[in-house]
Amino acid sequence: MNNKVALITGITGQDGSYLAELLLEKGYMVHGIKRRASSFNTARIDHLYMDQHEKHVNFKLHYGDLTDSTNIIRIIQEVQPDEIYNLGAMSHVKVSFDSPEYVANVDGMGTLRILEAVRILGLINKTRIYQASTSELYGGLEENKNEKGFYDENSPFYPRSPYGVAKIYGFWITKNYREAYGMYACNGILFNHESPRRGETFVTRKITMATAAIALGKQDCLYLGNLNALRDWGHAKDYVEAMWRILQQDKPEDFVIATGVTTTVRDFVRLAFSEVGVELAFEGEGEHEVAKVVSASNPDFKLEKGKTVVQIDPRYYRPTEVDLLLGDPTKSKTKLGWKPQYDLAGLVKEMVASDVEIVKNNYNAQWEHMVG
Ligand code: NDP
Ligand code: GDR
Repeated sequence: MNNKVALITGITGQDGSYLAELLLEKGYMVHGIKRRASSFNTARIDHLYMDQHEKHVNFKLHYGDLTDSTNIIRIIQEVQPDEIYNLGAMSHVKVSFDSPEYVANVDGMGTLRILEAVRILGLINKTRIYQASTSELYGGLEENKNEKGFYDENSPFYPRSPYGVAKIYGFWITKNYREAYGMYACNGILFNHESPRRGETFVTRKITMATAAIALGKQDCLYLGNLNALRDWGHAKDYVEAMWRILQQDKPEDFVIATGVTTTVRDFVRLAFSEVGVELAFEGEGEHEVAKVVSASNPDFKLEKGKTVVQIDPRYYRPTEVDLLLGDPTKSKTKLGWKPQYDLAGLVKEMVASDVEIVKNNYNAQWEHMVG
């Protein structure tokens, strides 16, 4: 054990689960905040939790919620963390248009509650804070890219969703508390990162789940929204390593974490289907675009040539869209010594392989009808 204590909000989410694993490996005592839910919501961390009586005695969950200051203050007082990773959020951009006030409360005010709790408890000189900021702050505006065509730490922000607007409050209040009170509080401006643990309603996981289900004959067609959107996709495992590094510097600073490569949703679909030996051709435009099977070379997956496997459903369009995201990781590479281990091909391979196993063993037909 290294005697350091970490507190993770959002520990039951994709990033929280990988970060908990990383910090446990490094010998931290890890505390996590988990929301009370009417059904189990700890699938991503059950392997850590169940180990509690054997290997990882240094792992503890606390019931809590970022909307409840009293709860946040009490947990931080009890835990006395050296590091807080504020990953808890309503993190779905499209859903944020349906619940804008809630997202402001959790993603915006929730960040303030963490910072204030540390200040009220007199932990300013002890506790370092990582804030999960996002490339959604940039909004994808062409004119705001740097001279190389990327978004970096100096690019202006222009959020395009209630989620982005809430997160911009989180970004600035973190920076303000750093400047006003000398707190070690940093923003990681992370571009999209995915994994086999990604929530099923984000586009990459939706695609890899459907690829597996269609290939195995359990789903007919995948319905998507904007296929032209471009995203800089990395692997969540690489990105939690960057979060940790951000809190180990001599001086608190904000960092962009990205791969520096951008890909359309359409090409992500192509890559996913190629993992099950299927070549696709896209035809038609806008709402009428479809993808059909050109060839299927893997005998394990029986798909007829000419079958339509992707269609557009306009309900997945967003009222305002972020067309393009592409991050410049120069500063994080130079100052943090951070370098991603995965490329997009490796990420897609891992996600499709994992979903093929899930669909074979544990398919739930409801997944096809999930909105997101
Ligand atoms: P997830 O949606 O997988 O996880 C979000 C976590 O926040 C879950 O543990 C969720 O709990 C918890 N949560 C939601 N609402 C509350 C609340 N009111 N109080 C306390 N906890 C709450 O997100 P990711 O792991 O993908 O992302 C982690 C963070 O990083 C988020 O803040 C996200 O906005 C941000 N981010 C993510 C990026 C990505 O590409 N993944 C990129 C940039 C930033 P429950 O399990 O109960 O729902
Ligand atoms: P994003 O991720 O909005 O970038 O936010 P998401 O995977 O939801 O969308 C990426 C792009 O794909 C387009 N798209 C679809 N998206 C979804 N969810 N479902 C569809 O059917 C679909 N069809 C096309 C979207 O329009 C969009 O352009 C993620 C979240 O993790 C945020 O919390 C995080 O801050 C940002 O990444 C960086």
